[in-house]
Amino acid sequence: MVVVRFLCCSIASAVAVLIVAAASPSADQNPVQGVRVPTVSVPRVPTPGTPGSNIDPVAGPRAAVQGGPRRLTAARAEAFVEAARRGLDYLPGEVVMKFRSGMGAASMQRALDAVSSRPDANGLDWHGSVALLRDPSQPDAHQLAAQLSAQPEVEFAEPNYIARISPLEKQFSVGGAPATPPATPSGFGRVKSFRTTGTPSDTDFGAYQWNFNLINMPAAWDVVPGGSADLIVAVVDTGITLAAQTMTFPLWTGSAIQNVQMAFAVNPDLPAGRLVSPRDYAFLDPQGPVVDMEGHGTHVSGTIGQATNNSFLVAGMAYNVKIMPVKVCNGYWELMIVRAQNGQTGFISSDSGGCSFVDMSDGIRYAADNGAKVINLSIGGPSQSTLLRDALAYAVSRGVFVAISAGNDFEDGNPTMYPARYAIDFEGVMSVASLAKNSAKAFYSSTGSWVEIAAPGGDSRQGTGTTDRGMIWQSTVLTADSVAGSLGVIRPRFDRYDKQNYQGTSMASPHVAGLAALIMSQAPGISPAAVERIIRNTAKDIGDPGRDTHFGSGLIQPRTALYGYSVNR
Ligand SMILES: [Ca+2]
Ligand SMILES: [Ca+2]
Ligand SMILES: [Ca+2]
Repeated sequence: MVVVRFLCCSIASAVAVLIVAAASPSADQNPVQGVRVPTVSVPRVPTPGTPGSNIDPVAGPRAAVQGGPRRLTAARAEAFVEAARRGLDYLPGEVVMKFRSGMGAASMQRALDAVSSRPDANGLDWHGSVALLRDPSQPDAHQLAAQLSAQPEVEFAEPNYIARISPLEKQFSVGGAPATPPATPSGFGRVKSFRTTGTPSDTDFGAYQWNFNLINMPAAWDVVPGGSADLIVAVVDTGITLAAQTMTFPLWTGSAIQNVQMAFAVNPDLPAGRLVSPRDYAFLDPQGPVVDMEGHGTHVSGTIGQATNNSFLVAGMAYNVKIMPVKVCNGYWELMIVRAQNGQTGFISSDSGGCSFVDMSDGIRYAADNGAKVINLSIGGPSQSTLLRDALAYAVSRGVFVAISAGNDFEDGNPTMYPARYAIDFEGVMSVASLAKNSAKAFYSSTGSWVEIAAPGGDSRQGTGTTDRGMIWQSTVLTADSVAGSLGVIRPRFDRYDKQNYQGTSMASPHVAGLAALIMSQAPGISPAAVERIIRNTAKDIGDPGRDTHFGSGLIQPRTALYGYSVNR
């Protein structure tokens, strides 16, 4: 089965881990070894109408929804579910195509007539210069793409690929109440002039964030303390919640579709004032609130820019910069909501969901057009995509540096991963491999000639036995608050945060994005190509001598990269 992996983990992964812990491992589940998975009590849905219930019975399955999903259509949701069920790396019936320049409507229609359903050119869904064709009569998108590619009017056509949220790399944190921020944070608010003199004040920095000590961030912060508040880093991912509100969505709760109130809150260790220009390409209205119902995007954003020196939880690398939440990925809950909205009952596979390449392309271009100077893509899969390659070229042409996770598929056939593979084609785009706490390659980290650089990403099999478990800890929504699927019907909530431990190249990539943000803060106007050269030329060679397929040029050295640039400019 072709499995599109990349991100790191998911609600789904939490369930997968739980299932593995509770039963014998199945052939295609990969239990994380060396880490005891604690039992998690799953909150049950209260009986409708009982005191304190957040569920109201509804008259019919098509209940009105407050702020209901508009981006994620019922057809798209079903395509995601079907793709997960059949192990497809694309959305059935969806093809993205680009016509050659100068093609008028008649030429476009002539090309479309090559498809047996003879779709109407007026029905194409345009995304900039490319068009999305939905053809329910031909679910095999490879077949559709091949037919269209053969037409002289068509520059390229390819399935609307998906990168699926991968199980494997999320662990539950130890239970307990979520942390609450101190009433009077120390240090925060004067970070612009704050000089690190060793360990930041964040209470869990010392015990949990081995990754920042491995790359000597305290010394790097002495050179560039947290970067510039003018600099924007886009996190193109599952989103980051900006809404501090309760939203009502329909949901199948095991016996009926009910309106369920779901609480959202902003990450207390990455306040809303640090989040700019949010955009949702995957779930709600583009202009509507962005929410992270998965946790991945929030975790990634923490490594880049967690509030730091605020005597609270954990730290991040470029803790002054702004973060742009661009949601291009849906998980289990988004799909369940849209299915319920469409009157569909029952549960879906807990690993349903992912990020369509069309949404990713839109998100990358949006970030580049709206002021981001760095984009982090902790996303990938084994499917070649001209669409995504073009989006990367566009970002670099706009002066944007892009960090991409190399992939977590080393033990799954180690396929070439995309868009990471395209990083070697661009100075200014870097593919990032993952290191364990002991500086060895993380067991999952994909390898290849296209791997360019390495950063800490966590590894539960190496560096266990201590508090940090060898994992990467950042503040994100509590995983146990939204465990998906058949283990129990729950009312998910997304308003409680604490440090959570993940592992994956998804966690390594934001270390490089964070470093790029610090370099670009230090040298406004520097080109993405120059940023790549600095990061590459200051890396510490590890593994086989010289550049190698495991680590590329080696482990990032933020202090050297920043200090060296200061001297030379
Ligand atoms: Ca903090
Ligand atoms: Ca490159
Ligand atoms: Ca080497």
